[in-house]
Amino acid sequence: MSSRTTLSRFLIEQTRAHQTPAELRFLIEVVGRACKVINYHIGKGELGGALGNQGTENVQGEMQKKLDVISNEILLEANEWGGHLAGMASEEMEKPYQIPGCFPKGSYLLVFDPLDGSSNIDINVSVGTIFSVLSCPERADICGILEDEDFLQPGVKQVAAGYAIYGPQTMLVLTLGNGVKGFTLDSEMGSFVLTHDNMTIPEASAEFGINMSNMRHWEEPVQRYVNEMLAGKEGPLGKDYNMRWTASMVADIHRILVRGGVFMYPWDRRMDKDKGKLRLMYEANPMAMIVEQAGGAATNGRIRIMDVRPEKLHERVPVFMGSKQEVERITKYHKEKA
Ligand code: P6P
Repeated sequence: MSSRTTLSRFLIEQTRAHQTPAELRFLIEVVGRACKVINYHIGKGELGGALGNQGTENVQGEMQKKLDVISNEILLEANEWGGHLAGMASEEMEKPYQIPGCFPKGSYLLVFDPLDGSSNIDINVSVGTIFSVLSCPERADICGILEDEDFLQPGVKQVAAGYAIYGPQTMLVLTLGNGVKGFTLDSEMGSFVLTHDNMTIPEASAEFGINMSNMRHWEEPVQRYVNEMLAGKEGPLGKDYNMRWTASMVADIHRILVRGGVFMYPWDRRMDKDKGKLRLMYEANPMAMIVEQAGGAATNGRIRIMDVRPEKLHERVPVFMGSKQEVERITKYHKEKA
């Protein structure tokens, strides 16, 4: 009987091939287990009394859902004791999470959005967990206090990135810097099974994703790019485009990984200069690594997202990512205007 490749087997084979250090393998397995627990709570929904608002705001000033807080705690508790991390940072916490002194520390940093798109929870639309792994060997000592600055590394320094998508299927999509793999949760067996061995994004596309209600606030290159697509085959691009916007980055990026397209959350006149809505460290960077590893492109309209040098832990960035030809065109329009 051909035994299916599970996440554990894939990671062990990566370690055996000297591609993935054992501590990183352990980290990814622990994150995978935590995502299974998050999946359980999401699947229970109202049966578990977990829908609705927590009644508190997070560091972003956003109303927290009960499942935002539950998911955050699940990831912290799953990872704090293993000895593989120097510390963690989360969308839901203003400051980095210090590994309690009773536990050993390792050289990795785990940065995550525990429940991205959580505004969709109460309407039963796909949401996800996004995570990024950085290395910080100098902080692996047993007494150092982790500072924000230890996390402020550009996306090119990521050693791994991934997301779980809690949708019709629950999947874990992962890159260790050598392509993108997709694992589907076999709920009966309780394991993630390798189902997408080499996820790649088609270079061309006829589908775009953006929140059109913000159109009047966009700068000229974005207006030009979107209007050309809306013009369809009678316009300069000579083809019709379709539009999708899930308001859940994980679901929108997963669609692009499966069938191509471009995802955009541009700067608009309501925002601080050169910033955006999405967060660099735990949304844009991990997704940019995944998209680039799948043959796509990811920029802030001017430079690679993964080359942006972070100045704050929760800083925001404009995002254009997906099919390479599409991202190159909108980036070209920005540069023409600069
Ligand atoms: P809007 C979810 O809150 C999120 O951070 C991303 O997952 C998503 O792509 C975006 O914001 C949706 O933003 O303004 O369309 O609700």
